[in-house]
Amino acid sequence: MTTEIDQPRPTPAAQIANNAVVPDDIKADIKQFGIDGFTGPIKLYEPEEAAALIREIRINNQDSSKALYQNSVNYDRHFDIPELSRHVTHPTIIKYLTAILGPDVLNWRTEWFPKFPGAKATEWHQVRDYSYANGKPQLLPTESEWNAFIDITVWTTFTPATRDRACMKFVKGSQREWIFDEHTATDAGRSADYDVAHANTGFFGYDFADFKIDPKWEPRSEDVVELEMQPGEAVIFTASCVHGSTPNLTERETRFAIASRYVPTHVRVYPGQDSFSAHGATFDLADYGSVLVAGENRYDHNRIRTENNHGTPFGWTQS
Ligand SMILES: O=C(O)CCC(=O)C(=O)O
Repeated sequence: MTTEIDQPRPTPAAQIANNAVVPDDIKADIKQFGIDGFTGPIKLYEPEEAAALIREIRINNQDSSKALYQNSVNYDRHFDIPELSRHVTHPTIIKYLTAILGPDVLNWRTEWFPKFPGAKATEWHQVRDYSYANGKPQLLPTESEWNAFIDITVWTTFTPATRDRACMKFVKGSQREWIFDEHTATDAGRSADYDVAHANTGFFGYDFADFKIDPKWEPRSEDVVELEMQPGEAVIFTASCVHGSTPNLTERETRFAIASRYVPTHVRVYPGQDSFSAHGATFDLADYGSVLVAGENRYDHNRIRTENNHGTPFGWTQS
């Protein structure tokens, strides 16, 4: 019997959802997103506000007693860091998400990405269902064809992200091609005893080059965009657009950015999994839930969390 999980390898993303509503003021951005696979920079916070937020986030990061997972990988800290609980519901983020994914949207993950002075570049990679982490799909759409956008990342920097300080980079239009196959079996970065602290690559020990379909693939220079951003700005992208980041060549300046990841409500998150492993860590999903950030959830595919681990409801109005 063929199960949903055994379904054929997904084809690359291509389309804005049929029921997406695109406000006039972001029409041009959404059009560009459809062509390039990313759009930005988009201002979410004033620079002073961003600086104040990252100060609080760093202070709250010291206490992980209410974090969802007791491991050193900063996944889903929106459950215990109040500034992140609020950030994932930022109205500007929601405006863009609903213009791409349609009205009903879940936040399924956040990741905290410090790039310390001297950090290596994050190599080119392309992700569709996040199976690169351990070989199992972490996302499974149940309604749209695989050629609709199902996964959007909003990457917000709270410090300057410049060419010499780990800015994001993209290969324009690459979401229409299948350049990396994240289903390829590779040991790099996947084994449970992987020494993340001493990993020799820019992304937790994963060597994304192992996933290249054509090992000789390199982007055409005219398609590469290195997107410099100011504190408080975000870039919105589909992870199936080939992306990475430049190295941090500075001696003292850390780059702090938060990636928040979203799906339409018809997508099953962590299908059939009670826990998963990634980056040499195990994530117990007992208390995990996705957060409904827009619209309605008309499915029973996913557990939904309405409050963070402090008992505060998710939402933009909370302080
Ligand atoms: O922050 C980075 O350097 C890379 C981020 C990234 O690849 C992602 O969020 O998917």
